[in-house]
Amino acid sequence: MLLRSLLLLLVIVGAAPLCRADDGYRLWLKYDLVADAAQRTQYRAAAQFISSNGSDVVLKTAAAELQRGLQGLLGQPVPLVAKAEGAKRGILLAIDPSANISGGAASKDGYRISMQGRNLVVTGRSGAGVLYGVYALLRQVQTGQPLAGLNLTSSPRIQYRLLNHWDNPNGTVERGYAGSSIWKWYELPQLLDPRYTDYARANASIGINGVAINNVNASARYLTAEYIQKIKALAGVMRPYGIRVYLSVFWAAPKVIGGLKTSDPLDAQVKQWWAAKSDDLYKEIPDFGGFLVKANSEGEPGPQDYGRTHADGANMLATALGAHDGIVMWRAFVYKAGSADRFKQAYEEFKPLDGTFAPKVLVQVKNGPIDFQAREPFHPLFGAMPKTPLVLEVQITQEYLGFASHLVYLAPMFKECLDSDTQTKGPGSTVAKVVDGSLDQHRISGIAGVANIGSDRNWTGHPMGQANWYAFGRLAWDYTLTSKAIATEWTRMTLTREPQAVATIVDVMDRSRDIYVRYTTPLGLHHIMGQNIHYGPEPWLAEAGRPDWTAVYYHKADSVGLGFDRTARGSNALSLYSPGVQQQWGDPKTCPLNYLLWFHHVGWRQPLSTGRTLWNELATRYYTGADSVTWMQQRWASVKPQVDAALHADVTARLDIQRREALWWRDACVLYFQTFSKQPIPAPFAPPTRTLADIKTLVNLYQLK
Ligand code: GCW
Repeated sequence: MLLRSLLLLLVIVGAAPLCRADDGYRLWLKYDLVADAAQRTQYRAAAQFISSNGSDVVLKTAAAELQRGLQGLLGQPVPLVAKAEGAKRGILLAIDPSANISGGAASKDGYRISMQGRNLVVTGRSGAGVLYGVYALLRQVQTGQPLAGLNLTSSPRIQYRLLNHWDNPNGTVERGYAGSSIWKWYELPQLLDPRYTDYARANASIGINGVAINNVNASARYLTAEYIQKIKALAGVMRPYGIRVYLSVFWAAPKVIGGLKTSDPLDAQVKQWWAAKSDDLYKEIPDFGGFLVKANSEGEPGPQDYGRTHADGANMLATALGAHDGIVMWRAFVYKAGSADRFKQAYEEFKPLDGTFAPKVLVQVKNGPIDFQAREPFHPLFGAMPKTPLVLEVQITQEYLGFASHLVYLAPMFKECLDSDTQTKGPGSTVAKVVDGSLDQHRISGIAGVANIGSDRNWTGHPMGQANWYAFGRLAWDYTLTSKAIATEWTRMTLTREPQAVATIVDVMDRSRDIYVRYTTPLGLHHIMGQNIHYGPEPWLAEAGRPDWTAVYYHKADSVGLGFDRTARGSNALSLYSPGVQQQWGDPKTCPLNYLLWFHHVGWRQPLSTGRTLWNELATRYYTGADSVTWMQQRWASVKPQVDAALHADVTARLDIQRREALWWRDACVLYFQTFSKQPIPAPFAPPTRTLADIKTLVNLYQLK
């Protein structure tokens, strides 16, 4: 009896590694054994060896990753051999610079997977192309697709696919909610955290090919000789994964660390300083990507300090890069204090500069005109600067979308922007076509996502936040993919392959962003969140460092109605859009309800297309939005048996927070706006049980120092 119990114990302990809790570290690259034995047998038959044709460093990574992946998925090693073995079926990896893979400037990253005789061949025009092909192949196996007869060609639509880290030298992350920075500056360059490699793998697996490693509110320190050595060490980890390193630069660096009297871009010594700095960087990091710049924005120095323009600044840096293969990404996120409508500022400063930027300069524009709100109309600069390549900047970190506490899947938001029709060159002039360069025949194109990654074991704090990192990469590669397709892929690789559970999770993810908008900023409300922290509701905020940091500046609630009049009667920001867009959005009857209060001051009793008055529609959205979080909780509860227990519990707890805070938002907003509308909460909804004064105490507590 004792012996039997002992044996049983041994069996249980022996099996333990298989059912250990999932801490999320492996992201979507789990490579767990394919559960279906028949499928496993088929995969094993198709992958008896791997062979590759060269010594390219990224190609080597591709072969190693394929070996690693297949070893896990198939439960047996797959040998790397010098030559295909006639009698066996295997996978050949090949760089072929002249391979016919369609796509524009970005096609050197493209790949083809096809059958050649009995073997599967992954062809790329570069090592990176093969690496992306390998990840695509592994994805087939991870999601349970057949390999036989596989014929896949894919090229990224956008050339520069970057993560932007807002990480500071002291280890903090601006707007980061997943712990501290993953970069350990005090350990570099001697000590390389293995996590850097895992980070590079994750990025490469979704096609990201560049990382700006530091905050755009940049420290000059990164340009010192000491830090260049550290950056060089990081670049060395990224290189085998086809990833280039970029730096955010502090405009006043020539003064602060260079000992010059000025940082004027037209000053000869300043020009020389930057040129020498760029040579230093390229000497140590031959594939250095280039510079990202936030200048004359939110207190950062810039060329305007010397009476120069953004173009003067950007072009000087482009010249400093000289013959090196690098670019300058100059951010258009600018807004001076005291303007009547912040919405118009970037446009007014940048549109006149179109055509004056050097060829290596891209202007980086946020998806919307204000600042990463839960829903914004597309930025009016898209389509308005045809002579300048524009990088689309989106935020993966959830600054205004509930941090790492709320489950909000962002692919629908990214796509909403990409799919928006600027109509600047007739119908179909989408933001996506501006960004990929096809609308205006640009040679270079870029997209950037502000990272949601930190030192938390699971990288993103909220386990479901991983899907946003994943979705950003997949859309940067191919923005025609649907949000649901991406969510399905991610869920199958990360959470479960059980079809019903996958469908449930994908449904929750796909609706989550709309739900968030409903309980926070429905009908086009924006910028009514907690001051500075950007969390929780604070629609009553009327005093701040600047008027355009308050909430009342944006919602303009009064006894008549709600919303910012941006028509010709108001700020006329609408005039920045093409005539077709103006026509649709300029009339409250045809303006999509989602953007209504972005452009119109609407009467409380005004009937909307839903048949309800503005007030009733507003209240209905706040209530149904908050109720939908209960729906999310129920749906999530239903997949418990199919999802790792620890991960399930983690998300369950965060959904609890989300529910509580959705009620906070709802009550704060309906009670506050009710002081203007003077109307009852419409049936069937019950009025909040707390008062506005109660709610205001909550906010104060939250912001207590
Ligand atoms: O979203 C706002 C943030 C700032 C940020 C700024 C920017 C990096 O609140 O924290 O600074 O935008 O994008 O420059």
